[in-house]
Amino acid sequence: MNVLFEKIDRTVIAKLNRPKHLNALNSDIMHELISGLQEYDKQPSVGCFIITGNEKAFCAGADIKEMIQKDFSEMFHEDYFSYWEIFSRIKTPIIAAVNGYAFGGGCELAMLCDIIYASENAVFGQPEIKLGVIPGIGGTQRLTKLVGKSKAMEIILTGRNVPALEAEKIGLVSKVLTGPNFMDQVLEKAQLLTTYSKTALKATKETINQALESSLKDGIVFERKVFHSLFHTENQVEGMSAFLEKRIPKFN
Ligand code: DAK
Repeated sequence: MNVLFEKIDRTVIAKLNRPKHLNALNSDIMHELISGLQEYDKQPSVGCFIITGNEKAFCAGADIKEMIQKDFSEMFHEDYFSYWEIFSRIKTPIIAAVNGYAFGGGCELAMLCDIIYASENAVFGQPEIKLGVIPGIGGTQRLTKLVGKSKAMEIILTGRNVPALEAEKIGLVSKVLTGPNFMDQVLEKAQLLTTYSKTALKATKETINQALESSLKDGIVFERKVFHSLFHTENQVEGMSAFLEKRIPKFN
């Protein structure tokens, strides 16, 4: 199996499992990852995903051995991008837990997630320029939106490594988690999310993502509609009642 799924309480951990190839993304690993996430996304008992790799590599990018065999026609006709469109339709929040290398498609996979936690030894980069190509899973677009044009240009045009602390400073990484037991720390953060209303979590994810797609005015209209719609949910009544009754809410 190229991806190992483990459910701990309401969190599902998807561990990329091609260690000899530094978790490079070939068709099999992408298919297993995305179909697994899709299945779990439908389950009411799942409140958060963590995608991770191992201590050496989160993911060293698309599998160059697989890619080199393809010509323009195959690249054009095979619907490679469809995997990532499905990924971006997953409604449950996804945390990337990045240890080691996150290069090329691996950095782009992390950026497709909703929160990126990195260990101190994580290293990010878009080295495609060294292969004679450019990022192909949204790297030129998402990195630019996260860190701005100047930084994105410098990182992608040079193909250099971006260490974890710099990645945090420029806004690529949500937070670097220092100290031992990196995965325990990430799990604790994921489990906090799973205590909240699942509807509110999904609505938050959808609304923040909308900010990347629309004008401020349209985004605020969208936010207001979503906010109003949450007054149809039991969890809104529960959350507000629990506050007034000075108790911990029990969300479904
Ligand atoms: N693909 C295939 N194999 C890889 C790999 C990769 N990306 N990265 C590493 N490996 C393999 C190595 O070939 C080696 O295999 P053996 O020689 O042992 O058989 C093994 O993993 C261990 O790697 P190293 O020996 O190189 O390990 P080191 O510690 O010395 O170096 C490294 C680690 C991460 C610095 C180095 O492996 C490296 O630079 N790797 C390549 C990183 C890279 O260039 N990534 C970007 C790939 S391009 C698209 C979809 C996807 C994409 C684009 C378009 N469409 C849908 C259109 C994405 C493109 C990319 O990601």
